[in-house]
This record gives sequence, structure tokens and C-alpha cells, in this order.
Amino acid sequence: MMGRRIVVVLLAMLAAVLGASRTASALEPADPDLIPEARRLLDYMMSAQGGKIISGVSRKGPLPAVLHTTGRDPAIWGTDFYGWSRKYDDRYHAVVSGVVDACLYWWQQKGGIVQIHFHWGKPTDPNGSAWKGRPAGAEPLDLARTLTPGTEEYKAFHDDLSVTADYLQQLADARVPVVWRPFHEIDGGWFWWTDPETPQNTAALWRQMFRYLVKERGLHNLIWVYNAAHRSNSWEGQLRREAGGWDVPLPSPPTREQLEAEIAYRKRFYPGDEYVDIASIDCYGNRRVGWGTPWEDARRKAYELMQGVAPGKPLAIGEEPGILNPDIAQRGGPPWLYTMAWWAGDSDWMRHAYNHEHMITLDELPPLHEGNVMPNVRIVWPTDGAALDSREIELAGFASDRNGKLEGVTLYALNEPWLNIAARGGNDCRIINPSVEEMFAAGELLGEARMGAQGRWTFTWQDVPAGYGHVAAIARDADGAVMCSNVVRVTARIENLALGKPASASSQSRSGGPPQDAVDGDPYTSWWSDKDAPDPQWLMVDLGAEKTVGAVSVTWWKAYAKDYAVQVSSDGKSWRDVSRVEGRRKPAGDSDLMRLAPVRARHVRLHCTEPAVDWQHYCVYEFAVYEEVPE
Ligand SMILES: [Ca+2]
Ligand SMILES: [Ca+2]
Repeated sequence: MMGRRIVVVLLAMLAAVLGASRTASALEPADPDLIPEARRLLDYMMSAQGGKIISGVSRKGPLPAVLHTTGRDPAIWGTDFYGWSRKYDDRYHAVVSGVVDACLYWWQQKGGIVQIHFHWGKPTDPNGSAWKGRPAGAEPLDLARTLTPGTEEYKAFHDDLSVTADYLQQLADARVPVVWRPFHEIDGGWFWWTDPETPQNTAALWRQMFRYLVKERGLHNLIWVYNAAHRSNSWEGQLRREAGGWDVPLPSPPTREQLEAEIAYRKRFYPGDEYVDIASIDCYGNRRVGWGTPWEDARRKAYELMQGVAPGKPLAIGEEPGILNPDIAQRGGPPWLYTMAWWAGDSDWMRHAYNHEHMITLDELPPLHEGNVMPNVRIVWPTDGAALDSREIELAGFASDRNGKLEGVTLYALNEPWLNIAARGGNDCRIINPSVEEMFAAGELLGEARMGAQGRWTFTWQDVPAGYGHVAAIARDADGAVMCSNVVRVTARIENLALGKPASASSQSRSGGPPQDAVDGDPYTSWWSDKDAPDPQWLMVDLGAEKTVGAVSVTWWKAYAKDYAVQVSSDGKSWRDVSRVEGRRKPAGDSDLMRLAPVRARHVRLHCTEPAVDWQHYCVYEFAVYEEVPE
């Protein structure tokens, strides 16, 4: 009896020791000489794991959309270290230098986490693409030779990587930790680094990069993130061939045996625990492995798959179409470390998900370095796109400073037609806030907000002018750092006669929104014409009865009309021009507010005859009609 008890106790102690050592090894970075800043970041991320999920955005494009839609920045900003032109011409270097500057800004001034992937064009070809078979007829890279010292391929690999290492060195010199995601979608089969027949070659390529960057170049600011694809060619391709093609729906979910086979195949690409800090997977819609749209899923099947591929490693989502469902995640969903949205996505979903208590946003990160970072500020009321009918509006929001030095919040207004997201945010995280500040430097200073408990602020905006406007808040800290809020677009005391009225159009893009989205009052939804439809293209709204029409506003995306007319009709059949625009040039899109000689009409339409861009026809966020918009 006694003997068995001792054995049980010993086994329990052994389990405790093994458990403790597993935890310790999970925290020990792949690079034992990791700089303290990176180690601190990794420690913070590990401490967050299993609780809330750290939010991220994978590219610079969606960043302004997330800020202006939700009032919050993501905690992680993801970018690419590839220059997207002929290697290594001036344009290539200008692009990557710009990315380095943006990374410095994001880490040092905004205090956010930098994630970098590398869309590396094939090393042996100056015009090489990351995608296999591009340019057309390109020979695949022989990975066995690329791994063999003395070969041309081995030399090309290292020559190429040395340029990227120089840029990573700039970040290392500035002591910026990088969440480094090389060889992304490593087991997918569409990039040159994936060897589907001999996956061990791909795994060895990872180790070769690790050795070069860490051992040879001494880059000790990298947190190594392994990244699997949303599907693997081997497994899903095989199933599709068996089922008879890509359009045939497959039975779902996969059997345990199929999942095990998939894990076994994918594991062969994995370079080994000692070369990886975090394992991630990209989660685009793939019902075969059991995940759907972001709002219906927290990617449990993807989590199970990666638990098999990289047991014991913290798991993250490297890319997904929109941010995953925090409600499901909070109710016992998989404990993803972080999630990175590739697109901004549906505006209501963004507002819900990024403001969710289960998501960690930039303002909720602890200070990650010794220096000062910008304060955070957001406007909660009014919401973007609000139509207000009062002369006095109570504004409300939140502000904070992660260094505990918030000094105050100032409100500004710009009495101008609406700017679209691209125009409000710029297309580069470095210039988002300065550009907004500059914009509001030209606006009207409304005054200082009243500060309340827990960062809440309020402001009473009196004598609100009738017409179109933007409102922004700027927070400042005691060290002189400033930060601009989301910019909220409003109309005040003017009635949009087109709001919610029946709309129709000459065509509609299969991937874009219907005509009704241009008259729904939401500045995030839009009508897209079919890009292959011939000109003229038109969008019309039926006001329901004859009304006096004295002004029209069009908020465009960058796919706007260079030449177009505003037309009116009583019967929806015979039209006459009431305004014409020719040779319009506004690369970001923006909007046009046209005041007309008042006319009676029931139908109003945009008649577009010349698009501004050749890759898309026309895109209209909002088409609004008024009796009058005061000057
Ligand atoms: Ca600060
Ligand atoms: Ca809309």
C-alpha cells in the first residue's frame, strides 16, 4: 500500500517538474541572446496568453480604417519587408526604407508591436516573384542546391538576404523588437520556398535563414514566428482530386484520421522547436477544415491543427480576412495569442470586435519601452456618419496615456464636405496622425474637453453650423506628445432626401456593394459598378415624390468618375443635366458637394462617362440629395 502511494507521489512530483520545465522552455526564446526589449515583449505576450487576445492588422492599408471606424488602433501592426520592384533598384530601397521608418514610428512613438513578413522574390532572379511560376515560364528554385554551400543558388540566397538583413539591422540598432514571420504560408505550395515533395528542404531553409540572421549577422531583435497556410496543397488537393474538382463541396468536418494525416504532412515543414518562438497559421475561409467567416468563428479547428504541428508553442493567427469573433473566443474559444486581420472588413463588425473587452488594442498595452509614447484618444459620440439636428451637441469619448501623463483633450471641427477613409488617413501609418493634425490645424478650435473619471471626457459643441463637417479630438501628454482621435464625419441640420430611398444602377460589381449602399447614410458601405461594364454608368435614387433639389453630395472612393453629370427627372426616363464635372483630379477620391439652382425633381442620378482608374470602374460611398446646404 505504502509503496504504491510513494510511487503516486513520485509520479506527481515528476509530472510537476516536467510541467514546470515545459512552461520554462516555452518562455525561453529561440535566440538565447535576444535583446532585453524583445525579451520583455515576448514575456508580455506570454503573460497575456490564455486571457485576452492581442489584436493586430497585417498591412498599412486597413490601419486608418480600423482607427477611424473603431476609435482604436490595433496593438500589432504588420508590414512587409519586400520592395515590390526590380531588386534592388532605387524604388525598391525607397519602399523598404519607408517601411523601416514606419516601424520606428510605430514602436517608438505609438508604442505598438511591429510584425514583419517578407514576400521575398526568388533569390536567383532579379525580377523574381515569391510565387512559383512567375514570371511565366520561370524555373522553380532547387532548394537542395540552395542549401548546399558553393552553389550559385546558395550564394544568391545569402546575397539576397544580406540586403534585408541590413534593413533589419537598422531596427536592431534602434532596439526595436520585430515579430518576424518569414517564409509565410510555408506549407501552402504557392511560394518558391515550399518544397511539397521534400518538405525537409523547406524546414532546412528556415534553419539556414536563422543561422545567417542570428548567428552570422548577430540580429538579436527577432521573435521567430512560424506561419502555416490556410490550406496545404497536398492534403486538400488530394481530397479535391478524389471528390472530382474544386467546385465540389467536400463533406465536413474532416475525420480524425484525415486531420492526423494533415498534421503529419505539415509537421515535415516545421524547422524544430529551437528555431521557433510562436507558431501561427493564416485563416482564410476553409469550410473543409472547419472555419468560416470571422464573425461566425474563433478558428478552433485551425488551433487543433497547429497544436499538432507545433505542440507546446504559443499559437497565433498570422492573417485572416477580418478580426475573429471575440464573443466565441471569450466563451472558452481557443487561446490564440494574437490575431492579424488582412482587411479592415465590415464596419459594424470592426466596431464590435476591436472595442470588445476580450481584445487588446494599442491603448491597452503596457509601456513596452523606456521612452515616452503618444497618448490615446477616441470619440465615442457622435458616431461616424451621424446626421445631427441640434444646434448644441454633447461630444463624448475616452483618453489615456500609457505613461500616466495625460494633460488634456482639445476638440477641432472642419466644416467641409466629407473625406473618405483613404483621404482622412493617408495610406501609411507614419503619416496618419500628422496628416490629420495638419488637417485640423486648418479647422476651427472648438475648445478644451472636460475630463471625468477613468479617462472619460465630454465637450459641449455650441452653435453647430448647418451642413457638412468633421470633428476630431487631439490629446496631449506632459512630455509634449500629441495624438489625434478617429475623425468623425457629421451632417448638422440638413435633411438628406435620398436617405434610405430606392436606388438603382446601370450595373453592379459582383464583389462590391449594391446601389442601395450608396444611400444608406453609412460612409463605409458603397456601390461599385461592374468594372467591365461600358460607359456611361449611372446610379439613381427615387426620392418618392417631387422635391426641391438644391444640393448634391457624392463621397467617392479612389475609383471615382473623372467626368460626370448630376441629372434630374420627373419620370425616371427623360433626364436633364443640372451640374457637370469634367477632368476631376483627386487621387484619394474624397467628395464633391455641388450647390445647384433649386429645381423640382423626383429622380436624381449620377451619370458617369469617364473613370479615373483603369482597374475599377466607379465606387460611391454616399450619394446625398438636399434642398439646401448653407455655405
Ligand atoms: Ca505619453
Ligand atoms: Ca454608404
